[in-house]
Amino acid sequence: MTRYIKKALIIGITGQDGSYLADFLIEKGYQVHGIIRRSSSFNTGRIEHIYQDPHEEDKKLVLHYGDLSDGSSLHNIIKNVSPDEVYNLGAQSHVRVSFDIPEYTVDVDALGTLRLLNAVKDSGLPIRFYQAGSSEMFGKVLETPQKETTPFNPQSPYACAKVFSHFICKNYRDSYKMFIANGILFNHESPRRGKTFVTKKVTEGLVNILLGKQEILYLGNLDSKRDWGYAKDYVEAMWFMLQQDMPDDYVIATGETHSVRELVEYTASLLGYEIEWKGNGLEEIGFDKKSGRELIAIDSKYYRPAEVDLLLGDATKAKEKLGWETKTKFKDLILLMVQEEFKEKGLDFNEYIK
Ligand code: NAP
Ligand code: G4F
Repeated sequence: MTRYIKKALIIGITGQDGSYLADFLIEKGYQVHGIIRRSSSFNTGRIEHIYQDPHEEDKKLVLHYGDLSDGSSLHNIIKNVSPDEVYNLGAQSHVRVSFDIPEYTVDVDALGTLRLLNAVKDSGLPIRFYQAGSSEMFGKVLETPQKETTPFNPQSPYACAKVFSHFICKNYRDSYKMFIANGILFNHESPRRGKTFVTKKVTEGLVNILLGKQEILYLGNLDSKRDWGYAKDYVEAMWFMLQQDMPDDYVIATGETHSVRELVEYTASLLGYEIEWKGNGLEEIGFDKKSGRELIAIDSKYYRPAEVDLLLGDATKAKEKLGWETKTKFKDLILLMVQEEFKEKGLDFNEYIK
């Protein structure tokens, strides 16, 4: 029998963060339980490397079917697993899509949190709870850089739902003396990032263009700015939050901000292109100065009804209280993602780019 140090339950284990957190906790000696959704196609690609045959006994990774929209499944899983720590990373996490499916987004991202909190509360167990809050909650920012005391000003159904979750977590912490930590995480990316988020779309798209697999890359707003960090660094911060004596809320960020335009220019430069821009608004294009080839065009469908123009985080509190700070800055992150694009295609970046 393996002796696990603790049991953790991850909602959203099949996502970018959930998969890195599972790796991290297993490495620490946890038994990790994860909630997965019923899907008509496989949704476990990101955890394939740690997946174990369900017939094996005493597994380090145990998966359960459940859904944040189904309170009874959450109650049953919490009761059956009795976890020491619960990480709520489950969400409809795409901001643009939240404008298309607002009710569903709010049901999962706001009410889903409440359902999960009730399941934890009703279990009566001394569970430590992590809530995946977002820098999107700062929205049209009222202060720069943004820190724990900066007021929220959400600009999307997604962000409104996350604000609800943030405050209901605080309310349950105060009302029922539960150990609940709110992370306020700025954008974090990785090779495991969903393909419709801008860093993955740009790194994958430009590598595909270089390899002749794609003609052009369509994007939306090039001028919004984000504080982009590395997901693998950020899941460690989640764990640190649950190891403190007292529960609290923490901003997790790199302290650097870059525009989507800079993201495109830097990624392109790694691939030997030099981007120049021509035109305005929907007519703007990005082309390679040396060859004249058009690489980037704008498609209005990627614009949002309301945009968050600038995010820049101040993670001083996390550094002082958790001893956490980012290890990976923007340029290292983008290089790492580009290198991985080549690796996934069986190619070596350094060889190819020589
Ligand atoms: P992600 O890759 O989109 O993963 C989301 C996870 O939630 C997936 O496992 C997904 O399952 C699951 N999920 C979706 N709907 C669900 C439902 N109804 N019930 C149960 N699970 C459901 O997101 P991520 O980037 O890892 O982010 C993790 C969490 O952090 C999310 O809550 C996100 O909103 C928040 N966050 C992310 C960032 C960031 O920059 N990445 C920043 C701040 C906050 P399927 O695989 O089946 O779709
Ligand atoms: O990569 P994005 O879709 O990320 P966004 O909207 O900032 O949200 C991500 O980070 C949040 C934390 O702040 C999380 F809470 C959330 O779950 C998610 O992980 O877009 C980044 C920026 C936006 O300003 C967007 O308008 O890139 C701009 N953008 C420009 N062209 C594009 C595109 N975004 C996407 N997804 N696709 C484009 O073609």
